[in-house]
Amino acid sequence: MGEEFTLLMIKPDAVKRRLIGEIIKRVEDDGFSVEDILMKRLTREEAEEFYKIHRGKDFFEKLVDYITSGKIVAILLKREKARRRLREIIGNTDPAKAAPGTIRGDFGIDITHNVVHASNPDEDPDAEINFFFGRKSG
Ligand code: 3AN
Repeated sequence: MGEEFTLLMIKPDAVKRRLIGEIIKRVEDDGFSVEDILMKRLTREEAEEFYKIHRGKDFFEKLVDYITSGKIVAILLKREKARRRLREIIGNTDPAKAAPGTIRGDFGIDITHNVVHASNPDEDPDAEINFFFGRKSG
C-alpha cells in the first residue's frame, strides 16, 4: 500500500487559541492516524535548524521569533499519500489565499500566524520527522 508518514506541527498561535483538538479532529476525519505526538517549546537554535532552508530570507528572524514564542505540538501522521494530502487540507501558506474548509483558510490569521506547518513533499519530510521523532521514514 502507499501508506507514508508525514509531519504536522501545530504552531504557537493555534496552541494559544485552543485549536489543538479541532486540528487533530480534522486530520483524523480525513483518514490520517496519529502515530506519535509531542509538545515542546523550541529553542532558538532548534528553530533555526528546523527552518534552515529559509535562512537568509527576509522573514527568517520573524519566523524564528514567532515559532519560539510558545509551545508547539508536533504530530507524526500516517495515511495513504499522506504527504500530498496533508498539504491539500492545510491550504495555502497565506491564509488570505487558502480556500475555505482548509485548516489555514478557516483558522489562519496571517502568513506568519498560519496555524500549522506540514512537511513539504518536495523538500525533505524525513529530515523533519527525524528532527522530532527520530528515524521513521516511509
Ligand atoms: P509552508 O509552511 O506552506 O511550506 P513555506 O515553507 O514557504 O510555507 O514557509 C515556511 C513558513 O515561513 C510559513 N509557514 C510561514 O509562516 C513563513 N513564511 C513564508 N513566507 C513568508 C513571508 N513572505 N512572510 C512571512 N512569513 C513567511
